[in-house]
Amino acid sequence: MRFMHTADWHVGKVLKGRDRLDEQRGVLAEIVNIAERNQVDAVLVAGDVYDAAAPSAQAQKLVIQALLRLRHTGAEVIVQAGNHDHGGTFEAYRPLMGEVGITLVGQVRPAGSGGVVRFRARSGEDVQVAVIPFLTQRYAVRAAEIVSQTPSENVRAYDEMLRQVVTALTGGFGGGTVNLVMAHLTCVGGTFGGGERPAQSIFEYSVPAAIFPVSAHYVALGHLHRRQSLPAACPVHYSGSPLAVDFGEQDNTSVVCLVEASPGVPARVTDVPVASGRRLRTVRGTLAELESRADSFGEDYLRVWLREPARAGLRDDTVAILPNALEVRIDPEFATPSRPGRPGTPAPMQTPDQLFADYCAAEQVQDPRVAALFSDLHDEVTAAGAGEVTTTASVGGVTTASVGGVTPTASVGGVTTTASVGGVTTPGARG
Ligand SMILES: [Mn+2]
Repeated sequence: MRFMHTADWHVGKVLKGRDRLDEQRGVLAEIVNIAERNQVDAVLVAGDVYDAAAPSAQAQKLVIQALLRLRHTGAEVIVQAGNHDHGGTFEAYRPLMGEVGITLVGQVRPAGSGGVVRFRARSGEDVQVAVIPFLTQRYAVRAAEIVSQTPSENVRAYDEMLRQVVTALTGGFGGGTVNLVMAHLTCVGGTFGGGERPAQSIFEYSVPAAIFPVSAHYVALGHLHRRQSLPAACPVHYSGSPLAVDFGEQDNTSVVCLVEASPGVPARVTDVPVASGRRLRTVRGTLAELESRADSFGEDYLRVWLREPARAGLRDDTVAILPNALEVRIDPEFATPSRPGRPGTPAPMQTPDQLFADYCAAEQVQDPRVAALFSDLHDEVTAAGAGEVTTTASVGGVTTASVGGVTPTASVGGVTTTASVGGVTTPGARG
């Protein structure tokens, strides 16, 4: 039999404010095409279908259409939840999706009630798929244990729990069937792509690839975004994400895995490139240098490291020249060295303008426009307050003028000036 293994679609993911639904639509169309062209018996989607637990209607529309089109190729379609997906919602839609022949698995289930999916391939071979959606540590490690045990004890508890799940679901793997496992988890020794969200806050729970039994012909993993295989008793593969999800993944070649498997024969894996997504690329240079190379960047999304000192408007100038720059940073070599001896107490006799000038000097912002803008803003605020003005200016990042009614905020060249009036402070930016 022949099947496709894919994972980590992250449909709905917005990268640095850039909506990527068009790319995701292209990627899914390409995946459907590959399934159709290769007449696969099954499509295994190993979790993180969506980027969020409550995906947008548009994201859901893309996924539902893609799954239906995959189903219409005649393939068995099995989809499990990853840590980004909402397992409970997958379970809620499971009966409905089941009506059209799509198997949705939101949480770990017993072998007899959906934990093992059985079907006959078009080739006539019987297939068993043990399905292991992302297992939250909340299930594997109880709150009491998190409190009372050491982190390494909790990792062992998680490892032990997964071993039991794998053993229970693969116990029926026989010599006459094609035996597959799909799981969404971190395997020890796997290489992260960069866009994965750690499954929990302290550190990542993981299991060794050795927990998968030799009776499995192939283990289809999701969670790590880089295409990779792991040494184990049976073939263990991450398909990786079919579209680079974050800048750390720029060197990953986006693929889906086409796998041929038969009872008693080692699986043969072929990577099929998926090219619809835009590439992510990190570039370095002065703005002038980058401008001269701009044509070579094509439609790639860029993370830009500028090799020149910060100045007001530098980010805007960069984006004007490189509209696909999603992230603009100053190369550390040109960044402000932190001043170890910075005075902790502001000089009380200095005016706000003087304090701000000191601050700009300390931050190596050499742009008279910044000082002028600060001065204008400060005048505006103090004039508006007429009388009950209490001005506090602090050296060290934020300068606050507190007056009596309105709250202007100006952000200039990385320096944020917030003025708070009459006791009401409006935050300059909210995450
Ligand atoms: Mn994941």
